[in-house]
Amino acid sequence: MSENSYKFEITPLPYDYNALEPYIDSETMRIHHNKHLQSYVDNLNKALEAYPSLHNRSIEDLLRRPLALPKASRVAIMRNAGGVYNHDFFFKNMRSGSDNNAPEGQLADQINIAFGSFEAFQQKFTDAAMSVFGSGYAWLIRDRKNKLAISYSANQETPITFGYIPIISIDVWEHAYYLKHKNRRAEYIDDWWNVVNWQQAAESL
Ligand code: MN3
Repeated sequence: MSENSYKFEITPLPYDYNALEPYIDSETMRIHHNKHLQSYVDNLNKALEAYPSLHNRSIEDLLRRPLALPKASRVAIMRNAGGVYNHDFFFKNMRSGSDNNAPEGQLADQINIAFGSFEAFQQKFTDAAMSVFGSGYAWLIRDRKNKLAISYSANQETPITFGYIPIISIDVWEHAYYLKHKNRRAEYIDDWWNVVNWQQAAESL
């Protein structure tokens, strides 16, 4: 986030729009970032405008304490703050694709301990991403007992609201893949594994 409190601004992508080709096409990235994320940023600012007492709050703080938000605007603030946070996380969690893309070091060890092997983890995570009904995300998170776990969220709900630490995520809203993959979510997930930024993920440990 360029500014992590009101007024929020769109975070530039950490790579070019075509950086994820051929796995994720530049047109999808351009619309996803310039249009979808921008409208969450604009609508979050709109929802917060009338509440000066919230203007120094970070996006994480807004999302971690929904009950501290004014009831009349809680849904709008949570939905749009979630949209901004989730997209920033998803975008920075990708990079140019490479073959045999896999975690290394401590993160690789922890995935092996939690899931048996990287392949077993990939299968389980893919199943979770396929099972999201409608719009949402699948996540690898660290749970409140400090264990790695797979989770999913509907719409723009976000794991930090529930006290989890996100490690990786995939956006499975149709806007994330429809231009290239049409309705074939499984092929999109397959392509996405090539562009996961495992270095970035390891920093969240
Ligand atoms: Mn999206």
